[in-house]
Amino acid sequence: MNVLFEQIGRVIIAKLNRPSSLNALNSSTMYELIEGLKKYDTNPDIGCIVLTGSERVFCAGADIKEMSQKNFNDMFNEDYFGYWEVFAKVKTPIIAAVSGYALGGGCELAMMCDIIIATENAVFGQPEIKLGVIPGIGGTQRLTSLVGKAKAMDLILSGRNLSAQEAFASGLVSKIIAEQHFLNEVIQYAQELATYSKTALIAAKETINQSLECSLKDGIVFERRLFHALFNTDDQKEGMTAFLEKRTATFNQQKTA
Ligand code: DAK
Repeated sequence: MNVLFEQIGRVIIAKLNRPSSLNALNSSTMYELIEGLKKYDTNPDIGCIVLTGSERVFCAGADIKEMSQKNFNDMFNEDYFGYWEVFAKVKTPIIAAVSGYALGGGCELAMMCDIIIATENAVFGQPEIKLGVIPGIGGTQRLTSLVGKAKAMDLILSGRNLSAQEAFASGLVSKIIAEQHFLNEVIQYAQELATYSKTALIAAKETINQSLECSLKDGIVFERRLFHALFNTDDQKEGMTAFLEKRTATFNQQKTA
């Protein structure tokens, strides 16, 4: 299996598992990961997903062996890697837990997640220019919106690597955690998120992502409409009642009528 799935409480840990090729993304890994996540995405008992690799490597990018002999017709007719768009449609929050290399498609995969948490030894980069191509899973777009045009141009045109510290300072990484307790701390953080209303988490994720695709005016209307809609959920009643009763809210206990 190229991807291992494990459930801990309300969190799914998806672990890339192709050590011999440094977790490079071939087509079967892409399908395994996405089909697995689709199943958990609609499961009300799952509130958050952690995507990770090994200590040495998160993911060394698209599988160069699989791609090397393809020509334009193959890539175009297969819509090679077009299926990654389904990953971007997963509604449940996804945290990329990055240790070691996250290069090329690996960096793009991390950027398709909602939050990137890295170890101090993490190395990011879009080295495709060194292979005679460009990023092909959204890297030119997502990196630019995360770090700005000047930095994205520097990184993609030079193909140079980015340390965890530089990635953090650039806004690519949300936080850095020391290696020793890395995955445990990320899972603990994911468990905390997963205690909140899944409906509210999905609404928050969708609204933030919407901000990248529309005007401020349209984004504010979109936010307000979803905010209004959440008043039709049991979780909103529970959250506000619990606050007034000075107790901890218990979310995700939807009534099954
Ligand atoms: N693909 C396939 N195999 C890979 C690989 C990859 N991306 N990265 C590493 N490997 C394999 C190596 O070939 C080696 O295999 P063996 O020789 O043992 O059989 C094994 O993993 C160990 O790698 P190294 O011996 O190189 O290990 P090192 O520690 O010395 O170096 C490294 C680690 C991560 C710095 C190095 O492996 C490396 O530079 N890897 C390649 C990183 C890279 O260039 N990534 C970008 C790949 S291209 C698209 C358009 C473009 C793309 C996709 C779609 N469309 C338009 C749809 C391109 C995307 C990319 O990601």
